Amino acid sequence: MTDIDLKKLVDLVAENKTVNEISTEMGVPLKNLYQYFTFLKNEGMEFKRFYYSNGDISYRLKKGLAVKKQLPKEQVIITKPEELELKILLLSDLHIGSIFERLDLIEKAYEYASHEDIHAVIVAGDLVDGINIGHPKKHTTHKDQIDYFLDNYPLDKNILTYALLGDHDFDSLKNAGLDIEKIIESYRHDIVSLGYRQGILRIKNDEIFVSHNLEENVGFEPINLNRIKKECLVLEGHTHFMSLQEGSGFKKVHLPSLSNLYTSINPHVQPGMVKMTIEFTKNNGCISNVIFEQFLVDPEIVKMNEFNISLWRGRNTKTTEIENEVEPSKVLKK
Ligand SMILES: [Mn+2]
Repeated sequence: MTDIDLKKLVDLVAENKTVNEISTEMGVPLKNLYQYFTFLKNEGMEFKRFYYSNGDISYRLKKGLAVKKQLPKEQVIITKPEELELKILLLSDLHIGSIFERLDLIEKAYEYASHEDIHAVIVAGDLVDGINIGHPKKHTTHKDQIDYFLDNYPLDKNILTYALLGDHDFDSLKNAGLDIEKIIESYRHDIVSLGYRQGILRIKNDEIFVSHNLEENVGFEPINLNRIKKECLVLEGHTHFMSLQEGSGFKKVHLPSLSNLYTSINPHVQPGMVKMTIEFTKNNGCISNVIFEQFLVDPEIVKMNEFNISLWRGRNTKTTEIENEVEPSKVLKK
């Protein structure tokens, strides 16, 4: 752990350098850099992370007391003022570690994102399959399954994955005391946790609600649709097939699973993914329109469906100052 200059690393962080800049300047690969930050955390230094729309990350040394964890968890994508369109790839229910996993298709989805200039992926729950629940397994322990996930999940320096945790991800905490959220936060900074069951992704002055329906009562807050903005967009995992649900005050899109689960039982359920293109209003940074493109992924990527959701009606159209739209150095000075 001492084969790099840790003081230099801390100095570069203090200079507001991003993770890709530090990686280049110190000649250290991202995965190794993440481990050095974990080492520093064990040394009593804790860092807050800022995630950018170009896939980069910056850090700030936390000097105060940790903020009390709140539900639902919120994360922010920082965009540039001129970015009025943002593309995000939507995945769900990967069930890694089960015999129905399709790591090859997940890899293919990330290659697609890279090729399409997409820097953000949302996973709407069930990254891993769990051990005490679910389906036939490749591993016998939660630790082995989570290590397998950490080692095999795609890592692209220009892509950040915003991951909600579902009932299958909760299995390791529930039954083995292993919190996959904390492990991901420690070992994969490119995978950004939206918490368990429900999370909010804030972009400019708007937000997207991501949820995964937990069937059993596991002690989490009930899904709270009052918390979310009027006419908010909700992305939900767990159902394994794509559908659109219009609710009072929200528009919910159920996402397909990118795995082989249930494909043999129901021919309408096939491994899939969704490309989401969000359009923002220039005057108040709200989502005006969202284009959804649904793809089958196996054996080839084929577009199956496309539809628009307009969120303009009923929204505040007043010109306001737009949040989360600043350069890294300005965020760090706040
Ligand atoms: Mn589920």
